[in-house]
Amino acid sequence: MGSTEDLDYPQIIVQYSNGFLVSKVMFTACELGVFDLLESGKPLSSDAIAAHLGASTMGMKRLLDACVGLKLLAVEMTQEGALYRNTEISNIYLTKSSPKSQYHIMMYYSNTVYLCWQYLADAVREGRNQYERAFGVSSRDPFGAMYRSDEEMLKFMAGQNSVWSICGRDVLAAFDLSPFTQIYDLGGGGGALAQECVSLYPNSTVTIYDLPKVVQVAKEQFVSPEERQITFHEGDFFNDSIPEAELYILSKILHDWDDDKCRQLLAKVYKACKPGGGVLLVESLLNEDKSGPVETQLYSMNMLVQTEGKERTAAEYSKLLEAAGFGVIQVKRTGKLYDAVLGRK
Ligand code: ASE
Repeated sequence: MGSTEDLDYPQIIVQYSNGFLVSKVMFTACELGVFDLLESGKPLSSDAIAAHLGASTMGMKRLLDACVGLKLLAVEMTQEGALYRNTEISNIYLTKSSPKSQYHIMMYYSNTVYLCWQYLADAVREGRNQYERAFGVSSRDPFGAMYRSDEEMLKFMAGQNSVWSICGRDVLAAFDLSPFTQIYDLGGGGGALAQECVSLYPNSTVTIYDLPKVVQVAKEQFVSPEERQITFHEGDFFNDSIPEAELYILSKILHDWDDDKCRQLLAKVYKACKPGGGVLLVESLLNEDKSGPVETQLYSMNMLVQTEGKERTAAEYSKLLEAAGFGVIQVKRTGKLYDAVLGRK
């Protein structure tokens, strides 16, 4: 029956073993532009798709059929042969230009994260990230390594931005943030969460605080000067000062760092924060006994291979916030990938 308890045929083991094949088929179809080509809605033959995308007819046919099996494409048989089209979900999430496109995070997974995971066993043995093995760059400074070239930095920023198109609204609506009008998004990167924030809270202004080279790319590629509610501040939040504000958003920041660094950063944020203000942590929360959710457990493995951090439980984040001085800590699980924790000064 393929039940997970059937020990004669271990369906779950087969499925997990094939997991990386599934990912790579989806990533590759995205990378080659299959979903973009079919976005118009006109069904095409595999030969036409191969010709348009400069691929072999034999390789493309096989890729398209695998995508049909994964329900990322649909196929219909006609007199001229098989014609392929996007499914609804691929139109929304796998095309480059859709507002909810996950294309950029997939390219980051496929071309960067994937290479680090080659050394997962080394990461577990050594308890540290694998930039040296994967890319030949020092792993001392994880963001120096992640931003080892402008191209890598741009890929990371675009990738992180795509996540907010599917989770941004939920994490920002988890609490009523309308009393906070002066907001800093520390490590706000490409600015998609800031954009979501000013759209949800029209009276707020959000300052994206990030490294100078990140801010430069954000201004050039992601946030137009017409977006008046969004401003920028160039700095390194560990080494430079943090200006006063009512609310600080730390979205997927603490998960990059060990407890010591988190305490340092939160203490600085507490000092800068106006009385009555707060800090919003946006993170993927582990269950208290760390039994799940499995996505968060896997992300925590990724933090091991890529950063100095880990995913944490709500109680762990609460303790870090309390140690920095924050009180009345509230936790909201969204049921999606990222959750929200609010602390008040
Ligand atoms: C970070 C977030 C990510 C640092 C490195 C990262 C993501 C991928 N690499 O702050 C996004 C979350 N996805 C995973 C697999 O962890």
